[in-house]
Amino acid sequence: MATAAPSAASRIAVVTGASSGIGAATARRLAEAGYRVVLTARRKDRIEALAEELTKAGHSAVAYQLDVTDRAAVDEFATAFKTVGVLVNNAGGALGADPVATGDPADWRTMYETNVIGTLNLTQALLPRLVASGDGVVVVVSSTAGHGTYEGGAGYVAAKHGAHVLAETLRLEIVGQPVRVIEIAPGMVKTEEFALTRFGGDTEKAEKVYQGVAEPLTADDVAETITWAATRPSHVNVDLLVLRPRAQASNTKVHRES
Ligand code: 8X3
Repeated sequence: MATAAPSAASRIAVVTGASSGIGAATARRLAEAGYRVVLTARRKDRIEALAEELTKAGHSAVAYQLDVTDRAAVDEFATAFKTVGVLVNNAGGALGADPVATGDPADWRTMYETNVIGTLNLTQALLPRLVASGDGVVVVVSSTAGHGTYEGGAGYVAAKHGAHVLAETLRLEIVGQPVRVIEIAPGMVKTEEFALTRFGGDTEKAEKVYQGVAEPLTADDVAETITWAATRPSHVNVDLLVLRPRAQASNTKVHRES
């Protein structure tokens, strides 16, 4: 007989990179689904404001300033919990779009640190608590960049392939334990910061990414998908879900109207 997922009520959901974009939208969705949401990010003011907004709306949310690449801080953070129901590894991002011939090794290192080591840090630190919950869920927000390459993307693509491999390997290694490992791989998502960060604040370059694309995905489209996947009955593991806007057929094939 199918086992229903334990109710979200009083279960803790930790979201990294919750200060904006997909992370903030996911924190909102999980709070609405009844989780006690723990918002983490480096930018304290942003997560505190969102936690306050959610609390005022009758949800349960707290903010905890955290740099996912700081292992000592992550370990300290983990001690605050006996059990955790959901961990959403969302923190990460892209830096630069240079070809392999000229890409900055420092950017490559930073992308590996945030997208892969950050996910590793949180997952390792919280895994015992996810197991202790009796129905833990680890979500890795990778990217379509974790499943295929494109020109100018190698540093980010390499890091997101790393995140994908982490998810796939962890699922193999912990099978039999009460923890699901879900990978969500979004394609073109228009958020306030992703492209802007990638291009060092150059708004013109950032806008070009979405130019003529009728409807890129929104952060909330991804958040809704993450929340749906995490709230399936506990025997149902959504291994990998790729989502793109209709206008994007592949990493390199995008329909632009102008
Ligand atoms: C974002 C998708 O196409 O910019 O993760 O690499 S892409």
